[in-house]
Amino acid sequence: MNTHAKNINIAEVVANDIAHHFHPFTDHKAFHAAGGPRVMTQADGVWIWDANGNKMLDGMAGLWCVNVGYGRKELAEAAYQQMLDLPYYNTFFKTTTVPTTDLAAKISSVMPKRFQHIFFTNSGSESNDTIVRFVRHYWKLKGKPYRQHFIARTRGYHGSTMVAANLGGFQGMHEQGGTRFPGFHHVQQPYWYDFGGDKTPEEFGLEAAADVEKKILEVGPENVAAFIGEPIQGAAGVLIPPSTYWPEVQRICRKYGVLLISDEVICGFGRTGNWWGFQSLGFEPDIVPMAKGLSSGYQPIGAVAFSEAIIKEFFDLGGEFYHGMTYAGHPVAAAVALRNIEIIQREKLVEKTREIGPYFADALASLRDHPIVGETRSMGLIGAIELSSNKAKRIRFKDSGRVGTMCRDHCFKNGLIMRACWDTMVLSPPLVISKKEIDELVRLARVALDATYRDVKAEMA
Ligand code: PXG
Repeated sequence: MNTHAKNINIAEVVANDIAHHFHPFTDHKAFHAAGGPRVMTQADGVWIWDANGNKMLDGMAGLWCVNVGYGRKELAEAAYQQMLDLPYYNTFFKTTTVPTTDLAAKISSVMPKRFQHIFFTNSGSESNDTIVRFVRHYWKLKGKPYRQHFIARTRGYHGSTMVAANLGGFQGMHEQGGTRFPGFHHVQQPYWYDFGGDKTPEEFGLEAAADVEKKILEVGPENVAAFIGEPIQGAAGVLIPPSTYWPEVQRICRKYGVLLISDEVICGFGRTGNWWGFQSLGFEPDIVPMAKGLSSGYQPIGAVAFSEAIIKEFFDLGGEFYHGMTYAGHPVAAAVALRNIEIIQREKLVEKTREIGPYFADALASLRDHPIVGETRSMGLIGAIELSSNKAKRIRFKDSGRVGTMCRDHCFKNGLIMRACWDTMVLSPPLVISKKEIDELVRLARVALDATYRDVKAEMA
């Protein structure tokens, strides 16, 4: 494998990258000190190779997105054919292209019946920006212009654009670039491991949901436009809320007429063992942003699904919605996304994920005997391993994120890509992963955990 790398002058790529490439979410001083980037060149199934020929099991499906796995020729062919037929046309001003409309119908067909209208974007961030503009305008059209405030969660991740970063609850992001607009509020995350104390997860789930009601009352129910949350918080460390949480959040939102938004950018398209995370977590949103698994990352594309009740009112009351991106519903991205959903259906990847979920959960649970593993948890094929200095008391290592980074680096060295969210190791492998590959993933994880434990002990000695 890795035939590509033979023709690549790696030293030149690295030098050019250091000289010219300004990377996202990267500390450039540390990046340069480390000698520049790892260059990825080729991938197949759940495996990825770098330019030096190192083979790694991609436990993150890229960035939570390559659901159908790497190396799908038919997705390349779909793009190629569409480029030959019609490489671009827009969807503004009463026009469309065939794959764009087909994709809107296809997405609707894999959602509950009340979702029949799809707005296209190019990313998850744009989907969430679109929602904020839409929702604020919707309430204005309905004669409730004060309903402008959004409630979200601490360490929720909704993207990086100005508005998406406001929706998100990452302090570090809020402190950069003026992303503290009025009208965005954050409540507690339903994270039992860190905040549940002596309560049962179910008790804690209700308590975390009550925080949503508290915030609605604080802001004034007449001012609250919507509540947004990921069914399972991904970038925060795969926080799977207790079963009591989402149904209670839904009850509270309905009580105060607050719209409910399920950010499905990570959880959508099978990740949790159902098409949508809200189906696995037991609630019914009004609006659904999506991206990532929509094209399995083979093309940049995002979308927003609106329930018919809302969209009908919007169409009836409103004139033109002054919003849209040049590449919204791009025909090549749409053709690829369409074929990607066909693959998910043909290969029954949603059902397969539901079936293999317990195997994945058991495999992760086999790591619980490890001295620095405090908890493992998963749903479908998204999971986490909590690193802990005192398992019984759920105590963290000091300097949050330091030991997690050590573990992540050991993973890379040993052929596994597993991300660290502070000291929570997270996993989201391609949905095509086999039982044998899950065994290998867990074997590699243990190797990295052992090496991390050795480092930690050496520090204490
Ligand atoms: N919503 C959720 C739930 C996400 O996870 C976005 C929106 C934004 O999507 P775009 O396509 O604009 O990136 C995301 C993206 C990480 C990481 O390190 C996670 C994301 C993006 C980048 C890094 O876990 N999620």
